[in-house]
Amino acid sequence: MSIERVDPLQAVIFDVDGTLADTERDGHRVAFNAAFEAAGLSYRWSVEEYGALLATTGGRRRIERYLQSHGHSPTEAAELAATLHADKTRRFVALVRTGAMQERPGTAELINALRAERVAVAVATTGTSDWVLPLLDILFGIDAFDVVVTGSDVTDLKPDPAVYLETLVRLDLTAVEAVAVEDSANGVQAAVSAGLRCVAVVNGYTRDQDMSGAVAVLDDLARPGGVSVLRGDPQLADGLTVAALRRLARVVA
Ligand code: XBP
Ligand code: MG
Repeated sequence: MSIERVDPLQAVIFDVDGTLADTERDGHRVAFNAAFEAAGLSYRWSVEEYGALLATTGGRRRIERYLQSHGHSPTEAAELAATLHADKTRRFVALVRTGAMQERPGTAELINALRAERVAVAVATTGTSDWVLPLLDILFGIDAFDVVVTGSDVTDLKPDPAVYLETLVRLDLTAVEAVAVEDSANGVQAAVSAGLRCVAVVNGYTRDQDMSGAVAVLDDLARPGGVSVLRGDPQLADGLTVAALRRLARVVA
């Protein structure tokens, strides 16, 4: 009787903002500010201030909390945030379609390698589907993804695990069969709360955040000459490869 060896890595679930692409500083932030200006508001989010505002996931909620902290009533803040966020989203879609957003180094190669080895590739993001789908299509081709779950598909946003739990349902997998790749503390918490092993790949905004729960922390997915392993298996210095993800899939979380 032959015992079929099941691959411990059935899927890899990628976050988008900050993970597959560095979209926040020169993308979302610019679109938020353009929406404020178009509405005749004097608010402008500096690079530094925006880094702190990222503690709130979801662009509409981010605006709403900011408006409330700047003297707007809860009702007015909610109404204005909805209008501003819809305009911001339209502006960010336009920015995406100019090709201004680039994928992070190594992401396209890793996605292609996973697909070549018949490992499912999924996305679990807080972002709004209106821009997530065109961004993924422009950068990677939307057919590269078996499942895409966005902030438009769930009620509760990261660090709540909802988007990862929904992704696992659509993949028809359990959490032990997949590994998540995230860039932020909110994202790592969401993945770990869903029972997933999670690799953190930090960026300028998230480098100093608490990535407790991640099985490894890198400063990039891949780079000529190798990446810095801030925490985890030193072998990961070669970058986040399919083989490395398979080894991580066996790590006892
Ligand atoms: C990051 C977020 C999003 C983006 C802005 O999502 O929190 O809110 O900052 O996009 P993730 P929206 O890292 O999970 O991809 O304005 O569409 O929310
Ligand atoms: Mg992110």
